[in-house]
Amino acid sequence: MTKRVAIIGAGPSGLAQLRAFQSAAQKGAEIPEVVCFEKQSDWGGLWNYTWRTGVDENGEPVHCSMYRYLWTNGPKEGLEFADYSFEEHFGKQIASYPPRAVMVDYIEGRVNKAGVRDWIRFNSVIRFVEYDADADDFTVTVHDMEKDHVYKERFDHVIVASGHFSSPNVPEYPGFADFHGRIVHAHDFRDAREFEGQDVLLLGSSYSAEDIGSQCWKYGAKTVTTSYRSAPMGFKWPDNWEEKPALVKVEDKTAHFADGSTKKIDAIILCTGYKHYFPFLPDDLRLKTKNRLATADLYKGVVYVHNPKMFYLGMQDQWFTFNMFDAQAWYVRDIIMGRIEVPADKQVLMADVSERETREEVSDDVKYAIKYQGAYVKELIADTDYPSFDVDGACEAFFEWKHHKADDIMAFRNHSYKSVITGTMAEPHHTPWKDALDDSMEAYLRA
Ligand code: FAD
Ligand code: NA7
Repeated sequence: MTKRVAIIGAGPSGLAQLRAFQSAAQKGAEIPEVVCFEKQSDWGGLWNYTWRTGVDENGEPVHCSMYRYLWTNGPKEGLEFADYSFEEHFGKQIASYPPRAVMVDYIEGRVNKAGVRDWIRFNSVIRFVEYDADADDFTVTVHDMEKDHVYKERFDHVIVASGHFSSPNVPEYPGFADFHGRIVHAHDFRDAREFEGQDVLLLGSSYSAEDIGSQCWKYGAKTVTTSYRSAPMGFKWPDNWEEKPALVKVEDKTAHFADGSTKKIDAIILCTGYKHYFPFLPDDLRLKTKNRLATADLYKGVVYVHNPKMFYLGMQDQWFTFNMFDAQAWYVRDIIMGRIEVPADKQVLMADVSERETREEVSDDVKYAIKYQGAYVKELIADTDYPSFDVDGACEAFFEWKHHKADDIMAFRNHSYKSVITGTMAEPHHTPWKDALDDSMEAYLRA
């Protein structure tokens, strides 16, 4: 009997999995029956923008954490699909930091070409997954929101590709309950123009704080203050941007910081990260991990050590994204299709996990981390027929990107890099990022 495989989520990771199976079929292999369940009405995952916050039209938590005017925060040359270049999609080379709408078009292009949309059941929320040891299979409970019908189906494998930047980590500080202004988590941030003319405080010192702060600055906030718990971001900020140590409390409209300083503020944006959150999984199947490069409990970063018939994609903290999801998806496909063997001994699987953890912990250096994840991508693609590409070249693009950010945080997106897939240099963008207020695809692709 044909094996049945369930994929949870049609974001970049789930779509990589669909493309992996489709490409095997295209080469003449017999593939399992693949069903992808997606709770949203369209594919693209986080990249599928919605104005909604809180709950969606079905009463489910809104998945999208992206916002208007979002441009990629790293060069596209670091994430390009090895089997579908930007040039193939757009018919020309484009600049290196595309806005969200351009990225969605690119993501869709590959899966439209592969013709896998019919493999996805949209508006289908996974409610629960159970493993039956006797039958050695999984029962998946699905809520079809269109028919308002809950049903169960059995699968031989489950691949969790539901993302981990959607359930916000929301701390509380003294004075929040009495604050007369907006307090919002990055997950619910949508339009920087809301904060025009305001003194904005952002908590956190990572990507969301940096980018949402930059959005607010670009679209006219009066001042931007970022507050760090551990370490400052340390960029050369514009004059109206200040970094402060940890927030202690808020009183009226005044924020008090650990160094005794204060700042008058109108709004607070919590850029305090996300939680790996799988409400549809029981204890024996649920991944519990920190947001790091070596996730807990995943052999080769994808096989769940406590039940190797279950897989997770994209659960690592991410330097590499789309091409890493591809590497993982091709690898998982080949395990399921019997081309790659997973050791039967659980101790071996766990030893693989701890070796990755130990190796990650060797250094805090950013270059080390980028190379570490690059090596992981290489390791996986070496064992599959995913087109090999110049991973070291992609690492170089990331190193340059880091330098460009250090030089001028408000201008790094004006730089261009060479594609490691086609070898072509990207065009410089026609307008500096800070002046490019229109982020539509038409505006971006204009010559
Ligand atoms: P997601 O994109 O989160 O997709 C998961 C999918 O699973 C969603 O479609 C969701 O609806 C579905 N799902 C979840 N639960 C269920 C359920 N119970 N039932 C059915 N379906 C379910 N990466 C970059 O490369 N460049 C960037 O510039 C960049 N910017 C980012 C900016 C922000 C603000 C954030 C939050 C992330 C950014 N990322 C960026 C990283 C991002 O994680 C990846 O690009 C990518 O979206 C991850 O893909 P994924 O498929 O693993 O997860
Ligand atoms: P990250 O990268 O997980 O960073 C979370 C930040 O929030 C980090 O600076 C944390 O400080 C800080 N944090 C967490 N909890 C608190 C509390 N309680 N108080 C103050 N500060 C806190 O999440 P991001 O949203 O920035 O980025 C996630 C993805 O979105 C990323 O891939 C981007 O591409 C976009 P710490 O350093 O731990 O002290």
